[in-house]
Amino acid sequence: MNPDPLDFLLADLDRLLAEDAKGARVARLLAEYTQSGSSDWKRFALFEANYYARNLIRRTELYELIVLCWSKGQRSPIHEHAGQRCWMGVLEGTVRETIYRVREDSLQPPAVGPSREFCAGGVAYIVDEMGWHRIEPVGERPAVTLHLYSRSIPECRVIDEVSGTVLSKRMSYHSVGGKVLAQGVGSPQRE
Ligand code: CSS
Ligand code: FE2
Repeated sequence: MNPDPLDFLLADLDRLLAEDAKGARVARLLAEYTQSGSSDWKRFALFEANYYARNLIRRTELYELIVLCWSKGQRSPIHEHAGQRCWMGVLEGTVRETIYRVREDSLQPPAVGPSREFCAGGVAYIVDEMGWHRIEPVGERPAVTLHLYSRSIPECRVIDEVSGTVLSKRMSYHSVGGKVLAQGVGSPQRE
């Protein structure tokens, strides 16, 4: 059987991240994949009813590649990235990224920064020095995004929507390798 475009992407990521490649090369690779029209990501694009779904494609020592599925109203909490690099390529739909300045030593609410929309084929990049952010789908249509973290992010800090305080959240998966995990095992972080 011929390799799928996703297999090529994974092989390139294994190589590039082992070389500690510059972020721009990684972003280009993700852009090429998201703009290729390939649909081999679809078997990982599994939605959840109540929360955006995190679906793991592959996690290695160097990176984690996940497909996130966003239905209308399913937005991420305001969060950081635990010191790791985060690239987000849009596979389907449109998402909005809003940047926040979080003052961890005060009870002040986070200051709202710039906001950008990314449609299919677009690639965003963030590290903690750039701020925290929130991702949400735009309009009525669901969105699907491809996230690359280097290294993986098992836990990160989020702003609790109710109390407004900073909490540490364990990140979990809705599915791994295209298979939905038993409920409670892989349910994604809750706000
Ligand atoms: N960091 C969030 C998605 S927005 S980059 C997560 O992995 O759930
Ligand atoms: Fe994020």
